[in-house]
Amino acid sequence: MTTVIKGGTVVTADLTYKADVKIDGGKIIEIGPDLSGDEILDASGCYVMPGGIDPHTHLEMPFMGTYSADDFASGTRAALAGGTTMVVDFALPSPGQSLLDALQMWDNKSSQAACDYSYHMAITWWSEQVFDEMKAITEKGINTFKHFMAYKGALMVNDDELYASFKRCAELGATPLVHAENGDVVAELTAKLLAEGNTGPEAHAYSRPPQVEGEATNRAIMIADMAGAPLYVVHTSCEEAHEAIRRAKMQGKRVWGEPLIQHLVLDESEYFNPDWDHAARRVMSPPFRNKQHQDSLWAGLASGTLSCVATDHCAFTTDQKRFGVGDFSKIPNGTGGLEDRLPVLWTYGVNTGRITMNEFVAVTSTNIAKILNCYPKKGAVLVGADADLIVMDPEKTKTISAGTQASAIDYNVFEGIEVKGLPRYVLTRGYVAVDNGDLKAKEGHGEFVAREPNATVNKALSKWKELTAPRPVERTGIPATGV
Ligand code: DUC
Ligand code: ZN
Ligand code: ZN
Ligand code: ZN
Repeated sequence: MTTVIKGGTVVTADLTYKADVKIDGGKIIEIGPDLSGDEILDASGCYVMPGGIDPHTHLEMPFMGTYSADDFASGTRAALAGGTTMVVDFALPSPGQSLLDALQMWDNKSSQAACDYSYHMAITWWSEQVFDEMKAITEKGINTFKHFMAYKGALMVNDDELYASFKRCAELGATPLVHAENGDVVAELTAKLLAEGNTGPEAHAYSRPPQVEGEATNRAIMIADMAGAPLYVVHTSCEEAHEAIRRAKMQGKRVWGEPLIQHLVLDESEYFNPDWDHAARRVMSPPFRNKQHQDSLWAGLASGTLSCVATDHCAFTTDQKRFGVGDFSKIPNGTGGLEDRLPVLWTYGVNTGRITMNEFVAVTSTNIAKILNCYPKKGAVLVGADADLIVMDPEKTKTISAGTQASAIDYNVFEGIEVKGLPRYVLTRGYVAVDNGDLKAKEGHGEFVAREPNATVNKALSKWKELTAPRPVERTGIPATGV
């Protein structure tokens, strides 16, 4: 059976043009005028775009004494409802655990997924076993490894471990990712704030100022450079981190930054809301920043110094957030956004003129597929690509509300925001998961997307190696030593 998306305007990362899109067997088979097929989806007045890819989610993740509340079933339903057709989740070994065991755990959970998915593998400890298993992980189609520079005593890895793992990534053609915050300083500031009686959620923001992110981002960039690896910096939230990424790019380094939709739109004033639950529900790391940082992130998306918009979807219920009453450091860190990323970015980015429609497609889909090495299977409207598509109606509006969301939690950090620009249809490998606005996500439809190592990406780094390669000097007249 063939399906034709008819009468729409195709919008890709580089082109905007009128065409129909024909689908068979889950793939795009033809793009052009006046196509016919067995099933017709009316796209008049709409934009036909590659489905969103969220490169950063935490579904059913064990974290801070609990599990994030959205699993692969509810998380991918939420994704599809908002036009996201692929998620990349973090497989997280506990320190000491085999990477392959952690991968098996994630494979068990992801069988519920309604859209396609892939994984990043986290490096939470270091040993010869980890070194060896990294190769086995790349052979299973995972070419990205995540490192936490914060969460001291739990997930954090130190600089020697970062350097060793980045070197291993370089050898394997894999890309390291970093959560860049200086975990030692965060731990010091947290202890000081608590000792002084600052126990509320607003202290979470004080414990993680932009400097801890800027410092760690710089450090990770330099370590990646010495290791000969590219670097993907997750949840870039502030000018200090953006500046480090800009500088690296100007030096010809392959470094990418990923702002979150939450940081682009929500600011630190949320933590000063007198309602404890309101503030705690917004506790995540890095925390929300002020308007100047937001302007910096928007400028980065427009100029291309920042590459992707993600969510870090890591949703906790209000009851879970209340673990931290009396001690902000026990509030599970994380916010949701899977369903809202695209409509909110369209509303605040495209409708305001901050970014173009083509830039929107680039930062929500195409750039991500290219960096993570699954383009053009994903992230493209091209013959042969997977039919992961959104038919986006730019006139459709709604008010975001927890009452109507697919996520399993009881609130939404974007509650009350009016969005304009919503999916009429969402297709996941040809299956119509949003049908004229109705969500028909099919649990278990999602497939794993294998991503090959990237043979070329590691090679164009700085001249550090050349400049610092040891050059033995032949010396004469060596003075006698000793007494
Ligand atoms: N930050 C969060 O807020 N949650 C999950 C992990 C992280 O780094
Ligand atoms: Zn068919
Ligand atoms: Zn993180
Ligand atoms: Zn994260």
